[in-house]
Amino acid sequence: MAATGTIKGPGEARTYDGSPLRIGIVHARWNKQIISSLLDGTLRSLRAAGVRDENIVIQTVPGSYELPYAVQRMYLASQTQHAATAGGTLTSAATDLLGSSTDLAGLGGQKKEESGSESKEPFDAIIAIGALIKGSTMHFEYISDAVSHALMKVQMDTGCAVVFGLLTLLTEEQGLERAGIDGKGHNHGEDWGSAAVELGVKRRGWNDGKFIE
Ligand code: RBF
Repeated sequence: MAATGTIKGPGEARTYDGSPLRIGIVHARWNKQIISSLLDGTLRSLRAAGVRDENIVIQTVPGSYELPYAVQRMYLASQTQHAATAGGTLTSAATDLLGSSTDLAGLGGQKKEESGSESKEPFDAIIAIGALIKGSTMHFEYISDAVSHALMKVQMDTGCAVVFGLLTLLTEEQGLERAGIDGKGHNHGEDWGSAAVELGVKRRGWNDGKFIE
């Protein structure tokens, strides 16, 4: 799935079992054609790794600027769901994690999914997808910088793995290439799905004191 014949890129594809995972996706609605292809690529690789459709939650936001906040709130929402199914024990702790390094997923302990039922576990990873295209003002630079930093911050603050699916493009053409549209380039969404599964599986291992490679 990864681009071949070049030095750049994530290297040989690795296989991890995504079947127990719950994955969130949030995407911006700006630059629809690019986003829709990236979303398709992401879903393709999540499904190929065994992630079940009912365990993928997709949300949209107007633009890329809204992505970090949405990621943070989605993670909290998944913790709230988990707390409700676990008898409400975590409800008060899950009210607001901003500025905290607590990972409540680890505290609750993750249970094995019963096959056929929709997971209410906290997300194992959230993928944030957006496409920023440079215009003639400084807008692009400010948003790219702010969103990149905030996505990193939210993953460090919450402990939920956040996949950086933000394309910062100098031209529309670059967007078509990176979304694999019209046979051009490689669909980066596929790599984002794989990264989410790998981090999700490793995170479960780390939460249990195990190092999965
Ligand atoms: N959002 C994107 O996801 N990609 C863009 O290329 C993009 N360009 C924008 C250009 C301008 C001039 C403005 C005002 C907004 C743009 N946005 C873009 C939307 C932005 O991320 C956000 O949704 C809005 O600023 C509302 O907070």
